[in-house]
Amino acid sequence: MHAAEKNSPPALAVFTGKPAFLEPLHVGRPNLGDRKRLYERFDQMLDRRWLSNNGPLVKEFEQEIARHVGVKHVICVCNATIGLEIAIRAADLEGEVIVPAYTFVATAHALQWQAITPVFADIDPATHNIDPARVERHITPRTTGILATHVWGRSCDIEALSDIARRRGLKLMFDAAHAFGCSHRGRMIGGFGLAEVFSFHATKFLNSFEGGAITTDDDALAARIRLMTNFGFAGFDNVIHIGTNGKMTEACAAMGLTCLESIGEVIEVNRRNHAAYAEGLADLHGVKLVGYDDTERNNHQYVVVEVDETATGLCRDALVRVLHAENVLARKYFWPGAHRMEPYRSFFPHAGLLLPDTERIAERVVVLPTGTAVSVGDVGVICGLIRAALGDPARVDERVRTLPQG
Ligand code: T4K
Repeated sequence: MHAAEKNSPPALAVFTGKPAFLEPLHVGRPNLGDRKRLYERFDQMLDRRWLSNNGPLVKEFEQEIARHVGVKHVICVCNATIGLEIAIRAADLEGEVIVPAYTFVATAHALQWQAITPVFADIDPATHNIDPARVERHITPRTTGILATHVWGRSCDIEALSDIARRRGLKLMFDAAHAFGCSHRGRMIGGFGLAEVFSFHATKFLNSFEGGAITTDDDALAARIRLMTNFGFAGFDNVIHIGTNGKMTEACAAMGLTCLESIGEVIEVNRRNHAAYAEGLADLHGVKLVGYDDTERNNHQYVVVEVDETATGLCRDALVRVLHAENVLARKYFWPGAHRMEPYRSFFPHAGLLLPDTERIAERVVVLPTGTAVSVGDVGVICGLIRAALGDPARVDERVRTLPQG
């Protein structure tokens, strides 16, 4: 951002009605990769007339993921939610499984969908990840596992969780939806616990339109997962296991392979944008940009900011409304927490009492746009808008209160 812009705050659209951006700036705008390569792959796929059911592009995508992650088995699936459901079932989880409430609701749904009770444990507010000390308190005779999310791609406390799982005889799995391309103590995420599940949804930094992958080093589990992903078929007309249809299509694998070829550039753009946000928001009292550990590999796909209302004088929700008026479609992930969504809020109406840090962080976090559709100039403008809003919080707050609920 130029010094001049810092000195003269922009007039905000909540007052003027004129947004800073003509087109909406999204969180999760897809990164696309090389179109020519994608069309070539589509042509080959159409020439082959092989569109699904473990085709050559899916096999290649699985090999490439295995190479990137350094894991023995990769099973591509149609999305991470189905991937979680399959991995959970293949691992024989039942009864109760401990999960964070500060995660996308799919983590809990993948359990509840198969009549397994998700038991919500609180997070460490410093990392936004499930707090191992609190996990231990929720273990009952019905607990069979822990399903932990590497939130924003920053790894959980894997050692502490593994230790609990070992001592208490629980199965440990990871929702690694955010964490492709990230490492933990120098080892790529994807190789920890019994299994991990990545998402390649359109909004993820590596996308296959829709898609995901289950990764594991366990031969028997991998074999079960592979069967379950394709109705339990072991060959023509030979069903040897309960299964579902979790298969990835060839078109999705074509997109995944193409995007995989450019993840280096995408990560570089994300890193650049994150640094620009860090500069643009520096010294802004009450605004904390969540950082990434530079000694690890990170995909930097989420720009996450915590807004402390007591310091800024403006709550997170008001700031989000200011940004939306500017066509900056910032998101409040993972507000209000999975425990406050259905069916969990009806099942456990008082769960929030045991989740104070989840509730506090969910009230504070705003996720800002990044990725290849967002330029450093855009980041400068967004930071200028945030500074302008927080420069006159009382007036902005009063104004936002008069606006119709959007
Ligand atoms: N576990 C975790 C921890 C997850 O975060 C997720 C997914 C999962 C499991 C499940 O993975 P999948 O089954 O999806 O593979 C979005 C994504 O849909 C979801 O995949 C993601 N997490 C979550 C964090 O974000 P919504 O409900 O916020 O999506 P939506 O439709 O509001 O889109 C987000 C923004 O992206 C919008 O501003 C529009 C923009 N967008 C979206 C799409 C699809 C585009 O610009 N182009 C597009 O093609 O959940």
